[in-house]
Parts: sequence; structure tokens; C-alpha cells
Amino acid sequence: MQLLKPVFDSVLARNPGQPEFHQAVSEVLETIEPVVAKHPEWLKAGIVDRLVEPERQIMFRVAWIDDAGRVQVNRGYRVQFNSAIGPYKGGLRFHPSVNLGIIKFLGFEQIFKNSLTGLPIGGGKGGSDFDPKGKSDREIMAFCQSFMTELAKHIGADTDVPAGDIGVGGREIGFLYGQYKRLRNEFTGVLTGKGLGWGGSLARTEATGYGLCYFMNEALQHNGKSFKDQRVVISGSGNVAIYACEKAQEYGAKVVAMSDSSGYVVDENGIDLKLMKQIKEVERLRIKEYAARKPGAVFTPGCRGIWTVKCDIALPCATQNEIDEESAKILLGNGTWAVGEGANMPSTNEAIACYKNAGIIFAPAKAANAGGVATSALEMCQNSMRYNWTFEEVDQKLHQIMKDIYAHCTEVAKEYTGNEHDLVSGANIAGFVKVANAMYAQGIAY
Ligand code: NDP
Ligand code: 2IT
Repeated sequence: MQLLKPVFDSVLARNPGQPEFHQAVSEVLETIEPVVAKHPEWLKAGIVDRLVEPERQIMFRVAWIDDAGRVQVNRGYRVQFNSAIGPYKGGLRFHPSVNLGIIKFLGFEQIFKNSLTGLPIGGGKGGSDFDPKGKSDREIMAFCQSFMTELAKHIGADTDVPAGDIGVGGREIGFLYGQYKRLRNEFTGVLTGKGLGWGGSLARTEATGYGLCYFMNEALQHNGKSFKDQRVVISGSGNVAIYACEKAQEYGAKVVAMSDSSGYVVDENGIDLKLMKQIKEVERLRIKEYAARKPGAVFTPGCRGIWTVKCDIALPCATQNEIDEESAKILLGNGTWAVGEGANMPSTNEAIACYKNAGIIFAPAKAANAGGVATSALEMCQNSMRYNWTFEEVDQKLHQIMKDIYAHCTEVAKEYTGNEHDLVSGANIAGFVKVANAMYAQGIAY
């Protein structure tokens, strides 16, 4: 990094103790230099200096009462990062590890991802250090209502439209939406991932996982390969992982392992997705239950061990930095030839360097997992029209969007790096250019 080094130094100095945010910014700044170099007017207008500073960061107290009658206090966040091309859009994460730096890394990545979808959505992210594990439905509801009581002051269908992420699924979106409606007396598309029948879109539940496989299918075909009969390992067993598994299996892949934060299961006969859904979506149990119910499946404690399972294609769909350099080397040593990121920033920058050196197919998160937010934008569109598309209509649009993102990334990668397979550069530059043009056109307040 040369041209943008002063911007990065300032990010480090002004945002101490936020390593995930530094990591996300450094990956983008490293790759957008060639396009920034061609636009001195962007440098003069401070486009990148402004891009790395959120437009607004909201932090708030969330007090609620647990089932024992005790007062609990959590911290809520909403980072409204960039609204150059549309209302802030991005999920809410409820996980005990959540802090401002994590929400900022997610919000920053969301700017480029949302731009790549081709739809009019800006970048934002939010969440809380609330831990939904082990909580009763009433406790989840009490927390969601208190969280929304503050958040409602800052969001709106044309301002900022949150959705799900880790720890926030259909149940939570329902409680959040109910509280927003109670407060505002408005039935608007202020959240996405809503239930079918009250504003939700068909195929939103499946969208991130399906979209990941649609994107991977493009990349595999472009390299003369396919999912058919390949061994696939998918980390996580949440929303993204489950529907990535479903589509990969439809494409003829053999998914041999999945995980949660407690460990991983290997099923050499191929994951029984019906059973996995029953355990994870219906009963909300730990993954070892899968091995208890499925003869021949083996549970091993410790989630990182999943990367020691031999596979052709690895789809990390759990969380950030789940593949470090050591795990990347183990994967490559076992012959893995493609990695597709369903989670946000699941590979460390060192792991990405390993993939690059080995020349494997690598589909970075901003492009590969954009199907979720793209379908959220399709939900917003349906809400505005007060009309619903069929599952097939939404799925077909999602499929086309993922194909277009792949084509756009390869085209831009070729133009700026000479290597159409450099999807990291392709995704970052393609996402950036649209936002930079919009910021430039909209000027700065003097
Ligand atoms: P879920 O909460 O549905 O599932 C998360 C899964 O990842 C669970 O199996 C969970 O295990 C595991 N996991 C979470 N944190 C950790 C951790 N620190 N270590 C190990 N395993 C962990 O979330 P989603 O499936 O929605 O999200 C998964 C990833 O995909 C995230 O990175 C998210 O940002 C990203 N993403 C999500 C989109 C969406 O539409 N939902 C869209 C694009 C990206 P456990 O239950 O034990 O905690
Ligand atoms: O990381 C993501 O893109 C999401 N969690 C989905 C965001 C959304 O608004 O659907």
C-alpha cells in the first residue's frame, strides 16, 4: 500500500483496539489503489478518507428483565456506515463477542457487498453483546423489545433497514418488527427477513446459502469444474450453512462435515440435511446430537478441527477469522482446490495469501455471500410495491444477480490486475467504484 497508506495509518490511530475493523480496511485499501490512482479527483475529494469513517455510530443501553426477575444490561449498536447509493442496509448480530470494532468491520464490508448486488442499498450493521443461547422465548422477546425501543428512533424503511445475522433469525425479526409497529403504528418494510404472510419474501431464508452456491457454481464452471461428486466441508450449521448444504447437495456434491461452536460432525455418507434442520432449526440443539441420532456419524469437540477434514471445496459459513494460516495450510495440504466464503471475513489475510500462492479458486465473502442482502433488497422492493413474487421468481432473480456479480468481478479484476481470477481485487474495486462515483457526485458540505 502506497497511495492510501496515510489513510490506513489514520484508521489505525483513530480506531485503537479494533483489529477486525483494521483487517477489513487493510484488505480493501490494498486492492483499490490501482483505481484510486486513476482518479486524482477522488483523492482530492477525500473519498477514501470519508469512506473509512462511519456516517453515524449509535451505541445504547439495552435493559431487560430475565425469567428470574433480575435486571440485565446489554449494549446495543447500529453503525450507519455509508448511504451514498441507498438507505443503510445490513444485519443485526446478537452474540457475546460483539463489540464496536466487530460491528464496524461488518458495516464497512457491507458497503462494498451491497454495491456489488447492483441494487440501491447503502451499508450498515448493528447488534448486541446479548447471548441468545439458553434464553427462553420470553427472554428473547423481552430483549428484542427493549433493543427496538431505542433502535426505532434511528431506522426507517427509507433510512436504515436492518435484518438478521448471527443469532438473529426469523423469531428475533418477528419480535423486533412487532415492537417497531407498536411504537410507530406503521406497517412498513423497516426490517427484512420477516415471516411469510406479514411482509417477508419467499427465498430470503435460503438466499445467502443458495447464493453462495450459485456464485461458486459460476467460478467452478469458469475453471472447468463443478460441484458434482466433490467432497464439501461446510462450517457452521446456522442459516447460511444449512442452505449452502441444501444447494450444494442439489448440485450433486457430497457434504461430509458441518459444525457449530462446540465442535464438528463428520458423516461419510453425506450430511442428512433433514435431520440437521430438525436439530438446528426446530429443536435448537448442539451439533453432537446429530452424531447421537445418525449411525456412522462422528462428533469431535472443538470447531477449528473441521478444517482437518479432507475436502475438495471448503465453504466457511460460521464466523470471522475461522480459517487462519495454519488451517489454510492444512486444507491446501489435503488437496482443497476451492474456498467459498459464506461467512463474513472467515479467512484471515494470511490465509488468503496462502490461497493466492497456491492458485486455488477463492470466492471472497463480499461477492460470494451477497445473495442474502440482495434478496433482502428484493424484499424491500416487494414491500414498496405491496406485492409478492413467487419463490421461483425471487430465486431466479437471485440466481441472475449472483451470475452478474461473478461476471462483473472477473471483468474488473482483469481490467485492473490482468488476472480475471483475482476475485478479491475484482469484488473490492467493483464495489468501491459505484460508491466512490456516488460520493463524488453528491459533494461535501462546505
Ligand atoms: P446463525 O446464527 O444462523 O449461525 C451461525 C453458525 O456459526 C452457528 O452454527 C454457530 O454455532 C456458528 N458460530 C457462530 N459464532 C461462532 C464462533 N465464534 N465460533 C464458531 N462457530 C461459531 O448465523 P448465520 O448463518 O446467519 O451467519 C453465519 C455467517 O454468515 C456470519 O459470518 C454472518 O455474518 C454471515 N452472513 C449471514 C447472512 C445472512 O443472511 N444470515 C448474509 C451474509 C453473511 P453456535 O450455534 O454454536 O454459536
Ligand atoms: O452480512 C450480511 O449480508 C447479512 N447479514 C444480511 C444483511 C441483510 O440486510 O439482509
